Amino acid sequence: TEVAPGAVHLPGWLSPERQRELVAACRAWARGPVPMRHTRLPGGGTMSARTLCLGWHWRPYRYTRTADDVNGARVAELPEWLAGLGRAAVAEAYGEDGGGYVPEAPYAPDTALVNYYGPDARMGMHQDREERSAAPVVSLSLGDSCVFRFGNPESRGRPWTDLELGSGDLFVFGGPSRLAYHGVVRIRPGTADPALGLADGGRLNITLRVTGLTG
Ligand code: MD3
Ligand code: FE
Repeated sequence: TEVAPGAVHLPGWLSPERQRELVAACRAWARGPVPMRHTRLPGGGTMSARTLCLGWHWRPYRYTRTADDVNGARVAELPEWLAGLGRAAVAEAYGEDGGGYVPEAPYAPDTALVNYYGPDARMGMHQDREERSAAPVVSLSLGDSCVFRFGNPESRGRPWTDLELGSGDLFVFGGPSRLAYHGVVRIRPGTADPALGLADGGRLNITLRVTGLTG
């Protein structure tokens, strides 16, 4: 369903097998070279979700190739199969005709951010504006459900819409929704299927992005 222009939610888009594969892949990526970390914010705070980066390393508020805020290592490559999954996601969300958002070139994400939420983690309302590209952001959810707050591009405040994101859900944010404020209000602990392989429960979210950066 189209939640707002360019914001398309496809519940249960990932098959259970695909979800298990993605959870296993996240566990492997978390073993290095750059581990998941609670991102430190310039104001002194620390994010309650933990983040792992592929392709480009995200720090508030820019992308780098080395994890100078963690262990200095060069960030791992974004696997081509994951970029391909992003391509399929955009095609499916917008339809073969592009749904009015016909890109100039095939969707080619160069970065994935993997966020892990324990039972008490959340993410405040923010915009994703470090990317030098208007290409959509693809979001894949795994594990516990959450309440996702989708706002507007003007301010962190209302109007917003609260939506449940469950395991396997695809969300694509492009066009006029690309700069909308958004956040994670709460996790619903214990709602994940134990067969997914998230040993301690929790929620994973993978976002695919085009940074528009080179080097
Ligand atoms: C709307 N992640 O990593 S996913 C983030 O569930 C982030 O981990 C949340 O916000 C999470 O930056 C929300 C949904 C999402 C992701 C990116 C967006 C919504 C977006 C970019 C633009 C507009
Ligand atoms: Fe975001």
